[in-house]
Amino acid sequence: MGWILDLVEAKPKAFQVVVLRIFLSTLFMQLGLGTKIRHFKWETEYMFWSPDCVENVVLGINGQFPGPTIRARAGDTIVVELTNKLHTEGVVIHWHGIRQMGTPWADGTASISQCAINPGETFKYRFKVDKAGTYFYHGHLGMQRSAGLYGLLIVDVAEGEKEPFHYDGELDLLLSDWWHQGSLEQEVSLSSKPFRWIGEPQSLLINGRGQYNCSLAALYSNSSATQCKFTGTEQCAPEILNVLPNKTYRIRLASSTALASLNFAIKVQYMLISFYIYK
Ligand SMILES: [Cu+2]
Repeated sequence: MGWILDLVEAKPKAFQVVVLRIFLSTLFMQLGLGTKIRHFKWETEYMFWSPDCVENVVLGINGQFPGPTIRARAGDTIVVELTNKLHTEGVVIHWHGIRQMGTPWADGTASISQCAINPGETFKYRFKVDKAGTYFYHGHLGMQRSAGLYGLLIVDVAEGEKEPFHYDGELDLLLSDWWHQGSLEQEVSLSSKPFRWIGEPQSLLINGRGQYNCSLAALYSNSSATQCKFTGTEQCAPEILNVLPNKTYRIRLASSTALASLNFAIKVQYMLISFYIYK
C-alpha cells in the first residue's frame, strides 16, 4: 500500500480521488461488499428456428436463440443451473474471457474441466466475474457452438465505480456464422480423412439474425441480388438499432463465430469512434 500513498502525495487532488476510488472499490470487491449473486435457471434444447429465413434446427436456451444475455457487475457471482434437455448428447457451457480465478471447474470445457452434463442432468456453474467488459458464452462440446449455443455476458463496472467515458445509449451486438448443414455433419467433415472443407457459412448473423439469398442493400446497389422483404416479425428480420444524432453510443461487440473471421463496419457519413479496452 506504500506506493499508493507515495503517489497520492505527489499528485493533485483529482488524481488522489481516482486512486482512492480504485483502492476502495478493489477493497469492497475483495470483501464482497456491494456485490450480488445472480441466479439463472437454463435448459438447453434443440428447436426449429429460422436464423437466416431458412428454417433449421438450432441449439437454444430456455426457448431462445441466441441464449439469454447475462448482465452483472464486476465482483458479482454468477450461478447458472444448467439442465441438459438434449435427448442424445451431453452439453457444457464455456464462459469466454472469464478468468475463473479459484473456480477452474466452472470453465465449461468438456473432458478438461468437467465431464459433459448428460441428458436429463443438471450442473450448477458458479463463478465470479471480476473484471468489467463484454464477454460471451458458448457450448464447448463437439460443434455445439456452431449449432447456435451462445449468448452475451456483459459485466458492468463495480457498484459505485464510474465508466471511464460517458455515453447516452448502448448497442449490444453478437456476431456469429451460420451453416445450413447440421453441426454433426460439419464435425464429421472437418475431422474426416481426407479432410472435407465445409465451405463458407451460408449466413452471418447479428444477434442471431441474418438473411440468406437476399440483401438488405439490394435496393441501393447495382448488383443482381434480390431485395429482402420483412414485416419485422420474422425471426430473421434484422434488429433495428435506433440512434439519435449528436449522441454517444457504446457498441459492445462480441463474435462467437465458429470458423469465420469477421470485419465489422458501420456505414455513416460522419462518426467519431473511440476505443476503450479494460486493463
Ligand atoms: Cu470460447
